[in-house]
Amino acid sequence: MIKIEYSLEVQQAIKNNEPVVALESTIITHGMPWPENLKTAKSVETIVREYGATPATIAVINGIVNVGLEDEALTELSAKKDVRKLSRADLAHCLMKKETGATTVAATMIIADLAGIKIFATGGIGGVHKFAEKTFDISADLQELAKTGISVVCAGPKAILDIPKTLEVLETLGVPVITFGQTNLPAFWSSDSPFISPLSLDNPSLIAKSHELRKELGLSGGQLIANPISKKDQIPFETIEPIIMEAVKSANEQNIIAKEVTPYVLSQINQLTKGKSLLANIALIKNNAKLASKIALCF
Ligand code: PSU
Ligand code: MN
Repeated sequence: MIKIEYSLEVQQAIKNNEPVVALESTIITHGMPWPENLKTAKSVETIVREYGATPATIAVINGIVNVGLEDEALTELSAKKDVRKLSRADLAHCLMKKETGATTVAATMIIADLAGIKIFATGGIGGVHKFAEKTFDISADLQELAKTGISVVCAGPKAILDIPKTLEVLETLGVPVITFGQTNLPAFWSSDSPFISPLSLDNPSLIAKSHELRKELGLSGGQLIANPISKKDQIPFETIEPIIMEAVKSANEQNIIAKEVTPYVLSQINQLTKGKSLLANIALIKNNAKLASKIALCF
């Protein structure tokens, strides 16, 4: 078995069989600028504690898998440049080289599963990118959802993705997409979208129950929970859509490819919205941490 370094509070929680919520680290190192990234990471952890669960931020530090970061390690990671962005393909390589890497949704799911954690809160997942018919850019997050049995709470597929194609792939892979409390799929910065969610539920305990039923059925893979950002914090779909198109166009013109695409497009959108998209991003992550904690308490 791989060596895992647990934070004190996560170690206690696991020992006492108490609810734990996994949190990813790529959002900290590649998804948000400093110092908002550190401030957000800390307040997300505080929210999870307020709602009665224990936060487990996951990252690889100097080749060691960490489940739960002590304050000092979180602060250091937030300010660090050149941190690797780890998905399924790069995890073992990072351990071997004893490097430091932030975990994407896919890698966080893999590690959460090793640690016996069932639920994970993030901002947005990776998916099928716009123009994927040309670029073949489809995030490894989708395959991971088909393989690893974690329920992932996000704010819906980011509208920098091709949302209908992302839904098609998730359906093909047998991943349930469950929107919380409404019938339309939310689209990250926007609480509503023109797309109907394949499934919806309005009670955290039912989300936990369906997670368990999938296990009992012997189905591999997790669930994707889409939690709409609140109306007061959102940027409406019609407002953000043209800005996204501009950012995606710029990524194409600059020949940005592979792992760089998502961080580049996010930072372009932040500039084009004069910081408004970052504020919405922060609000939606906190909102997801609340729902994930409520679900964690139902297991
Ligand atoms: N969505 C965000 N911010 C992020 C990410 C997604 O709003 O930082 C990160 C997540 O870690 C996700 C990853 O797993 O981007 C997907 O990257 P890619 O599209 O390269 O697979
Ligand atoms: Mn990609």
